[in-house]
Amino acid sequence: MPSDFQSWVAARQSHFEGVLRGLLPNPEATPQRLHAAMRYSVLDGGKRVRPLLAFAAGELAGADVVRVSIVAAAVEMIHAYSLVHDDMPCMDNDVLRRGKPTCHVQYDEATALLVGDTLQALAFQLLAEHRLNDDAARQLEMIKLLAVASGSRGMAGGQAIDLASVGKSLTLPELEFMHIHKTGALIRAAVLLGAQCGSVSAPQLAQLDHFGKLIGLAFQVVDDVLDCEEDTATLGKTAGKDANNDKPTYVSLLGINDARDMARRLRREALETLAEFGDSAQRLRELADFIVLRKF
Ligand code: GRG
Repeated sequence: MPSDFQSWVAARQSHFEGVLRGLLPNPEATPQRLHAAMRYSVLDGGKRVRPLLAFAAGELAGADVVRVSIVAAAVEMIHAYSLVHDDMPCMDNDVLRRGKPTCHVQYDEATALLVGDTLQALAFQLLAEHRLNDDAARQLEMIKLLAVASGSRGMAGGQAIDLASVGKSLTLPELEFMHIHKTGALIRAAVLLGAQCGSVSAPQLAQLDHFGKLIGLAFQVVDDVLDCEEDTATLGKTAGKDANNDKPTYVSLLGINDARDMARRLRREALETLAEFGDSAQRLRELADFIVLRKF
């Protein structure tokens, strides 16, 4: 990672942690246990890839950082809710997330369910109560964008397909369809929401949409590779889980070398979509590299 990019990431991550601390409910307020569990599940963990993408897209679009911070927080809250629910016994049944006990292990299952519910509600409350764009109609479109990306035609739908595919052999297009929804939809939304806090033309937004889709898929292909190659301590979550759970992945379908090649090809295509943005897309390019070259 270039040191300039590293400093940019560190500055955004530290700023964002403060934003989240301020937006999450006070743990002293009733119901204290639920509020503490919400904070436990969101704060002090994760790479913050989606918020970083929102900040980079916002910079490209000349957006106000206060506005981008709100959409980044909303996306991260949806992401954190999905991890809490995904880890529960009724889904992936895992005990480790972001190097800590999962929410239902640290608290209990009912609390984990409520943490997911309330983080999702809070995400939309934030988008509704803060000014994100001077054009109110555009702001409504942004709220709808996150709703669609999170719902049955987005992340939750992808998760349903994932749960139904255990023990089955999917074709490559079927696997791609699942991941474009389960993982890709929220990553794409992060890019588009960050950009829409500023000003971008319709053709530019279409280019960024394309970038978001490609990099969202690349993220998942790399996730599959890391699940096989890295250990639990490095990942901060249980390694080798997909193979153990008999889930189809890019590695099980293509083999590790072709999966790596696929991630590199998706990165190349993603970078091509940014060609016309010049220097303003530098952070997005660096994030594309980070997503493909990361080790955790
Ligand atoms: C429960 C509705 C619902 C959806 C769950 C995202 C998801 C869908 C499940 C998470 C399980 C999983 C391993 C998904 C694949 C890729 C992914 C989203 C990994 C986790 O994201 P990172 O690596 O995590 O950005 P951090 O902790 O860095 O934020």
